[in-house]
Amino acid sequence: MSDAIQDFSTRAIHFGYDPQANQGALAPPLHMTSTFLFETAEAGGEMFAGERAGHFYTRISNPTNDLLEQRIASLEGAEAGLALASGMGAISSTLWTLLSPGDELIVDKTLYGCTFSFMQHGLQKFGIKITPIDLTEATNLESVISDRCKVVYFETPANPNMRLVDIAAVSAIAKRHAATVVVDNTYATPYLTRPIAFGADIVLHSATKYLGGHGDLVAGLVVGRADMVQEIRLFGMKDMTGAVISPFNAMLVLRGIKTLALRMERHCQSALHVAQALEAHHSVEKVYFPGLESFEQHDLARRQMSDFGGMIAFELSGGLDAGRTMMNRLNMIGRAVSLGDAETLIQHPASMTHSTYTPEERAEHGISDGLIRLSVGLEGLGDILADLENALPPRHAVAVE
Ligand code: 7XF
Repeated sequence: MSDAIQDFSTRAIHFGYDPQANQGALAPPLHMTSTFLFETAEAGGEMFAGERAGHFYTRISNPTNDLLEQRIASLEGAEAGLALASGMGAISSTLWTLLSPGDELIVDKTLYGCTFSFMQHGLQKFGIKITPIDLTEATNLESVISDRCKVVYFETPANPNMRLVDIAAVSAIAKRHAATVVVDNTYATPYLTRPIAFGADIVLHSATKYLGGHGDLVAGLVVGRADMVQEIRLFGMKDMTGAVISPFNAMLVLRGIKTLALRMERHCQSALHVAQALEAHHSVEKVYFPGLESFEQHDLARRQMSDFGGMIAFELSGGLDAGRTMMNRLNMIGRAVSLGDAETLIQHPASMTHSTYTPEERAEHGISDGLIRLSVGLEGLGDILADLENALPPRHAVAVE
């Protein structure tokens, strides 16, 4: 089926699968097997030598995983894809493939906590130089990049403070220095932003989030040029991390992706209303949501995202204490990390997802102690708003004493 003439949802549902070639099964079969029989001893040797196509061991490839890989590549507009055990498995397999001791990795100041820790506290131990800079100004890259830099890495929107990076501007500068641009597209998903169209080389995901969409799995994905993805598969994943996805989880991600467009539309619609309500609330000091006029990078959001996503960060006037009190007063909204699920979830980055940073590192990297992160779910908007309103300090609370 032709990729070019079909829209996003159609590809999310049909791409790469022919029911007639699978006994008419509407849902793709789950190939829950670790190994595959060789027709002859010679055929096995040829597969290992890369001279014959086919699956031979699930740490390298599997038909269910393969379908997910084709589908995410199609949705991201990439040549090839790779499915892994987790987002961290995708990140570590990719960077251990692309980097060698002595290389430099330039990253945006704000990263998900374990990504930051993997780089700053992990890769650095192996002789890789990590240089965090403010990539919200692309020109900052121009002033620090040298030919030693092999990879430029960022999230947009960034977890947890929603900073955006101009993918086209950063990619253009990186390209002049032959650096590979890697974008973590977990927050936006390919439904809102396709970084490869803006010049990025590799896009990766925690598929645990919006792509899976139901909070019932942990998974990661990588897409990019076929030769790069093959190297990540055969070296980073196969030999270095072994971060292989279970075919069962690949099947769940495939199922999640079928409804990605529908779910994202609802996440985006509800999050905009919630962000506006928070901004209008007397006890809220600041709201970070790309769809708000007050958002510093609202223009970039309009250029780079087809809608503004389901994630919001905000600070209450009473800081961390007020935030904790509010979180404890919620009834329906769940106090939990992770994001992109049907359920609305709330968490405190400084003590949870970003506790891998030291307090000094958090201050340096723009993650304030009072920041609260909200993943707006798919429940009725009225119920989400009512739960928040009920938990936020009432107007008279200040006067009483
Ligand atoms: O290995 P995972 O599937 O959990 O993915 C790691 C990961 C990678 N990139 C981004 C932007 C992420 O947000 C994550 C995981 N973040 C969760 C969170 O922020 O709630 C993890 C819970 S501690």
